[in-house]
Amino acid sequence: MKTPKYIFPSDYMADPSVHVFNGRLYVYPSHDWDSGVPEDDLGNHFNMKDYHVLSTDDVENGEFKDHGVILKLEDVPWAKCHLWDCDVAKKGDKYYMYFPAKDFTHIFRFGVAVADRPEGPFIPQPDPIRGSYSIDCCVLEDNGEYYFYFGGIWGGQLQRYRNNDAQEKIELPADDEPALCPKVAKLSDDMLQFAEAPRDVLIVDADGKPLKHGDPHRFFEASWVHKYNGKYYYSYSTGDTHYICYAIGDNPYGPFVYQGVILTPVVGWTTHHCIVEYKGKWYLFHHDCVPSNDITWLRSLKVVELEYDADGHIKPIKGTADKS
Ligand code: FUB
Repeated sequence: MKTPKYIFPSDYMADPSVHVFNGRLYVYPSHDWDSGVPEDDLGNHFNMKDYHVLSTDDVENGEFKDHGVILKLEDVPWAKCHLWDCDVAKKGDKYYMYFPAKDFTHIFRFGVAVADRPEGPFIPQPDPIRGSYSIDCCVLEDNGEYYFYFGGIWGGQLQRYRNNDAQEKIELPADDEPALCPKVAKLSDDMLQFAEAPRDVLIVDADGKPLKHGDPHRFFEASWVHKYNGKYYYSYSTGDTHYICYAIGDNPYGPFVYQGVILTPVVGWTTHHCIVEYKGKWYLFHHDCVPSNDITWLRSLKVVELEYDADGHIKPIKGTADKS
């Protein structure tokens, strides 16, 4: 499958998180709609209010079935708005959905909702995860432990925190200072809380130096982690420079050594992805705004095969805005 394909043309969805549960592939996206909120640098126009799940057993030739709404804003007691990128993990016979939302003080927190089946319905916990902040989560299961990655700058509010504490003064680093790091925390045995204080996920260059804030390849949002040949691949969006990049590490906490670009810019401001193996092939799920004619808050889900070279490096893929 060398040509990217749109997987759900009948609605606008974005930020895919994809997992294989019980042999079937499930896509958990955010659900875009035209809410009328004007566009701004904080992403307030991404005013989403529910989630669906899609599934298939044939990525290349099959349909992606829409199982309908699995969680909606009005059912989450602490959440006011902005249901952004979510993820789902399975432990035992339960499915745990993690999602960010703004609370009634306009601060992003993460909630958890629990289901008996991957198709939901997911029942939300009454309160957000204690000590949670910012956006864009993904969960890696590794050797029976579950690692929760998160963070996003600008509208994702990560710049408001240092050492997990909210600051009086909200500041991004200067261009020659180390970039802000995404975060990772192991989840508790019951999957409902952090089991430890979130730690920095360090992305370093070949000399072991952290990428700087002014580097066009530094972290912005959209963490995803997968394993390939025993290594840990941490991938992310660079936001305002519009790349999906990746870095490789030896364990779930990192540090991760920067490797390169996976996906060059797509049509639309945001870029967001996930990487999954299914039936012996690797896929990059992502989104762009070609079908909506570049309305940046109406995004469409896509998939394309992802390939590695003999050294385990990911072969770069051209995005729809890349005319090179
Ligand atoms: O969908 C809202 C936000 O846009 C996501 O949280 C970001 O990753 C970006 O895709």
